[in-house]
Amino acid sequence: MKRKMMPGTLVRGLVLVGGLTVASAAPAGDPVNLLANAGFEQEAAWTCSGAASLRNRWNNHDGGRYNAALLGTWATQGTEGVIEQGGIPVTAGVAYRASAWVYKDLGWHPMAQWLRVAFYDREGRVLKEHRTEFEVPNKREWQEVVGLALAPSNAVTASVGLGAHGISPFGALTIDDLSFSEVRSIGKKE
Ligand SMILES: [Ca+2]
Repeated sequence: MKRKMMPGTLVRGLVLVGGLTVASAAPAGDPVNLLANAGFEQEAAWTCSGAASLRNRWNNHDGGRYNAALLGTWATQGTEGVIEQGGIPVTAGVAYRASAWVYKDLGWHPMAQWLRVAFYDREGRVLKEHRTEFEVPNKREWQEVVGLALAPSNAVTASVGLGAHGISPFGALTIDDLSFSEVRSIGKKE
């Protein structure tokens, strides 16, 4: 039976470790990552605010040298922070998969943290926002956070962001190797 993709976030509050099965039936070739500078190796494409930082050299998921991070209040950059990339061209009616690899310090305990996808019309007005709040298990390893979102009619561009508020004093959430790509099929195709 074919599973219908509904608008909205299909993966809620989950951290999926080691990949996601919904995109596994995609046709030949990996889906194209629509993000620029997805691993923070250049100074480009991303904005950051508050307790976020874009160019650390702590830890990497992509084999490069740099990562982004959300920092505890030890960094004196406030109690909320966001990294974001906008202006990503999208096609109305197409589903997209956003993902980020995160590495949590044991002292990192924000009140909330989320992966956010928003779609915009030609005038830059927000049409739809998908926010996937997630928890990160206390494991000393990289974990993947995933959100799915359907581009509404009139969508022309999207933004992808990762943020937190109510940030705790200690630790950080290291972020690397994001992706945003079309979901060509979901469910298992026989
Ligand atoms: Ca990197």
